[in-house]
Amino acid sequence: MTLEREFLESLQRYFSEDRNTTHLALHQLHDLGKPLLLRGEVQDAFARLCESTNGKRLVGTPVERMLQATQEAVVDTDWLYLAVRLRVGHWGYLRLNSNLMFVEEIPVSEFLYFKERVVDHHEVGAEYILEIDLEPFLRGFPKMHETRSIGRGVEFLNRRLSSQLFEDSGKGNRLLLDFLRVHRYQQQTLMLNEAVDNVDSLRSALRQADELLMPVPADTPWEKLAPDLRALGFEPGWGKDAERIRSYMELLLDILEAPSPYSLERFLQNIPMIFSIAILSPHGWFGQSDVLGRPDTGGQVVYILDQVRALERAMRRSLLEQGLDIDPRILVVTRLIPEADGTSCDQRIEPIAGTRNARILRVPFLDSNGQVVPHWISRFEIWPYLERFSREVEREMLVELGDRPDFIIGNYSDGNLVASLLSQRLGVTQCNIAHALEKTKYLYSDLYWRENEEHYHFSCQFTADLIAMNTADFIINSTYQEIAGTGDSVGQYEAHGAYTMPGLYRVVHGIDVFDPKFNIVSPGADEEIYFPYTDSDRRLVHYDEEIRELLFGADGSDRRGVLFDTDKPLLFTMARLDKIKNITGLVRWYSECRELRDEANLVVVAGHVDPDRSSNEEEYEQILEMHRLMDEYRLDGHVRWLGMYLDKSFAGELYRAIADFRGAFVQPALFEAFGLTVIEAMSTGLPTFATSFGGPLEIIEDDVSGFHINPNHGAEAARRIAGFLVRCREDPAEWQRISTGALARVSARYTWKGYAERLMTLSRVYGFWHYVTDLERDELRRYLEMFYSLQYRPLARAMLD
Ligand code: UDP
Ligand code: LCN
Repeated sequence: MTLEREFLESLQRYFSEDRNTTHLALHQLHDLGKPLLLRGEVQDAFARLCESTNGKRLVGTPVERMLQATQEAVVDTDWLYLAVRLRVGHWGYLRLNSNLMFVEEIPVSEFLYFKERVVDHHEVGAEYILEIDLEPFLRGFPKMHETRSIGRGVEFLNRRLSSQLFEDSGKGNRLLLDFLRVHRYQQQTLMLNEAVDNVDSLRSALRQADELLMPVPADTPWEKLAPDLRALGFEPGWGKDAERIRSYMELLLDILEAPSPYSLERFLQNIPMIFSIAILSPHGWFGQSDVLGRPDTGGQVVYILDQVRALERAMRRSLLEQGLDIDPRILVVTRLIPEADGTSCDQRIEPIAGTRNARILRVPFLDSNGQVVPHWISRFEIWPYLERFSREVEREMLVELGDRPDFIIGNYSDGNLVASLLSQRLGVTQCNIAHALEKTKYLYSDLYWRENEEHYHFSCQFTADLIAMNTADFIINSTYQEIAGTGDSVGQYEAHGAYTMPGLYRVVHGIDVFDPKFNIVSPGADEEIYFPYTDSDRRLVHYDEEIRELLFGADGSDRRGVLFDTDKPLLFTMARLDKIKNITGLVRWYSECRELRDEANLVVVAGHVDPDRSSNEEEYEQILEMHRLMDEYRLDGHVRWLGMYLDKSFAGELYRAIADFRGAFVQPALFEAFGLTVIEAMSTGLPTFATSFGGPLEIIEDDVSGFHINPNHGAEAARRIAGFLVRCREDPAEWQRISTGALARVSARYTWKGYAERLMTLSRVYGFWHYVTDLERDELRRYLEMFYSLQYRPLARAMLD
């Protein structure tokens, strides 16, 4: 049981002392006549109740606290079952009876059971559903307790590692010694050779090396010092010159004497252990040009390509500092699509521009007869191919790299699953990046999974997610809210803590947001492309003409609307034309807000103007909706709709051109996991209004570096944007204030350089953690293997029947 005792007791007391109002409150929920209630519905019902004379008495009572914290309610004839989240990450479950005036805490499985009954209506055998509980496997592992620690796993782990490892009379030092002896690059031994075989000899070798290095000029290179240091037991990797080698050795001596989290992190972050990385991203069209906007192909591709460039630079820098002449290698592994539709997706190998040694490796999917699958497959349909794909990838990757990679990064549910399979087989540190977890995007996608199965196959996807989250050594997150939400909303990972898919399985402990594997490492926006509009020396002026034409020129097959008044500021939006991006929502708000129409024109870059050019059902519908809105509200003189995908450098210049016009960027999504366009716009100094659901809520500080808008309250959002534009018209300093705030925010928090350095540090610290806890993970590993074989594999295979 997890609810605070004090809260529960105050609730029970209130139930017996004020039966009347309690009864009233609970009946209010029963009277809604729905078996399942969401948080908003419970809160609205409570707010209505508080307007009545009797209801008012509930304000400030434990019942109010309970209902405000309720995330979900199951309503049965006489009973109510509530999922209550009193604080971020802290859940408890209650059952209440308004006739008996009874309240008690119940286990999560009981709450989920009553949820299942809403769907399965007392189906025979429903109570024997498979229950997944991963908590027992994690008992031996450290767990955080403070909500502010969530997403800062590595800091916590360093504290734990440094105290735990070293308090155990010398065991920690031995582990560290063993760890230093495992490093090698190809045939070359790094760090320590056999001459150092115990902690005492390590200490004495370090002291001798210190004496040897003391009189030597600071810039003496490793090569010159190598014969003497080798004789003491040291191999390359300690540093490029005498100064660095000495300070690194001193750091180790300090750690052996009395470790601190800070010194341990500094030490681990410089160990030469990552020379090659495999980045898995199987689905979609993965290429360097002409792929964005195709189905399933958006920010993830941009993210990975920028990430690779930044990682290669960071790896190169650190290898240089370590004194190693090694060329780091990065392979982005994706799917080879023979019917590539003019893209490079049918090329096995493609060098990545802006890198020295990073490449895309494409491996085809094979069907059950071993034949190559020629066509593109949606991310919702690829599950049956992944296991075989992972085998093929393993083979081809070994050929390309000549060895196993030192570190594997998965992307999205499919890439994370393949990363799990590979990491388990190769014994390599695994990192996951979700980009977006599908479960939270669709209401009741778990509970009503059967209804969605034909289109989405969430049974496979959520099973894959659960396995991958639990095999990963660490998970990186773009924002805190991705892990644990906010005081008001549930985080994407948090939503995988407990849920049920009736008839399939019930998860009572899937993942814990207090697990130190979570780390916030936010991406950036390519600084070569998205730089401030004021940086005139770098501006790509040759695009000026093309941009003018695009914004104000004639209409045509891929553009609709010609702006009447070209002097007005421009509101700009750019996204894939998916329903969740809510571009049509923005067009509607704009149309219906006189004030906003008066203040600005709207420029939309999304989808295709010609519906026949769309190959995607959802996009097709949205295109028709765009035309309907343009017709209904006579928008052709006020909205410029460009149905095209813009090249990255052109898009960068377009954001700046909109800034020249003192316009603003709008990101109106119903939910946005992170939102690269938001940081891109902000990096150019363009004031940005973005959804308050998802990453943008955290990226933007409201009214400082941009503005939040609620996509469910369009009229209010439109008035907010109009109000800003009016203020800017009256006082240009207002526009400047937000523009400067946006630039400051991204340079402080969202840069690829900061990202890459952090990720490299994490890979080493978790690599060490993986090494020292390897044996203790066996139980979990075997359990997940069984879950994979008995649950995932048959579900995936059934998709081909
Ligand atoms: N993008 C682009 N040209 C376009 C539309 C989008 O280059 O015409 C890029 C955009 O600049 C951003 C990415 O596609 O880098 C979209 O990423 P975001 O995270 O905003 O959304 P996603 O598509 O991943 O949901
Ligand atoms: C997927 C999404 O939905 C976006 O919100 C992210 O910005 C993108 O991936 C990159 O992580």
